[in-house]
Amino acid sequence: MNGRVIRIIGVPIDLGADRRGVDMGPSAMRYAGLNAELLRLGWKVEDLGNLEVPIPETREINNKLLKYLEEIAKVNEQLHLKVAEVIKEGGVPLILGGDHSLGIGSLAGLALSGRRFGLIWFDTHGDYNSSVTTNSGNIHGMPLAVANGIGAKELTSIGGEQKKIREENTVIIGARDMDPEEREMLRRSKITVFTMNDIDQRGMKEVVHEAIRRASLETDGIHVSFDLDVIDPLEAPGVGTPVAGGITYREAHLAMELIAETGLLISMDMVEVNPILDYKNKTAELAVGLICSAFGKRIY
Ligand code: NNH
Ligand code: MN
Ligand code: MN
Ligand code: MN
Repeated sequence: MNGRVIRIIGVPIDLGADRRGVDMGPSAMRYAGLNAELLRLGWKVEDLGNLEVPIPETREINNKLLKYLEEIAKVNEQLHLKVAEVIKEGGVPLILGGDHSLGIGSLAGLALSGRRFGLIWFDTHGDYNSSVTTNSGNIHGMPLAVANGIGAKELTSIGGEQKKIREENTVIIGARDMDPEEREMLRRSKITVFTMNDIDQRGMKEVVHEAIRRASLETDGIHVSFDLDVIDPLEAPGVGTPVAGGITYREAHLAMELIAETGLLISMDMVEVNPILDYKNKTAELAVGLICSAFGKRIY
């Protein structure tokens, strides 16, 4: 179909979240048939395996407002180099989580590659906290802020001191749970936030079209970071932080199909699958289906 290569990078990290288990996400998605499905779509696929990530039992929390900061910084330091390398070689990085703290490394890697990219962030949450605004100290609630230059130096300096995203080209879709100060910070930015209310009122099609328009203004590609907790927990039970009132199975697929149609997708994160909380790998299977839709699978 297109001869390009998808390079899979597994990041079995759960240090960024309070609940254990998303470290098994990469295995669950591979077990659900990811690699074979992508091959079937005509992609070349090369699985680079998993990054080495410590488990929390071997570490201590030194800072309650930035839990496992040193470890998370180290993992993202590795990840950003891999992502940049894959892009420079003309490949498409597909990053499997793990918790969303890995967004720090994938965005830093994209920036390091020199590509001008827009970002569509599917999430229930804003992921725009810092140690100043967080209620949890969990770094998976911070990656978007870090990419925008806000937060601990150990994280914002990965891949260089500059901001890794352009606010005008950054869109969140599916938001329905934000911390009060996080919301204020986002309001003061030029990041576009489409909440569940926007999706209800305007429909997923229109919201995604507008997101694509914004993400592609003067950029040469779009990165999608997909947190599975954006989907309604009835359909995606295997996530660490389920919040009722999410997008449906079909809305999620439609969004990925519309993005695939643009031909602009240059890389993707699929994060926060928690097999411990899942029901017979249902959420991992959904994740694989969404990845396939994003990479060009058509119904007919
Ligand atoms: N906003 C909360 C926090 O910072 C929750 C973040 N949890 C997520 N983000 N799953 O995607 O702790
Ligand atoms: Mn997230
Ligand atoms: Mn999350
Ligand atoms: Mn989330």
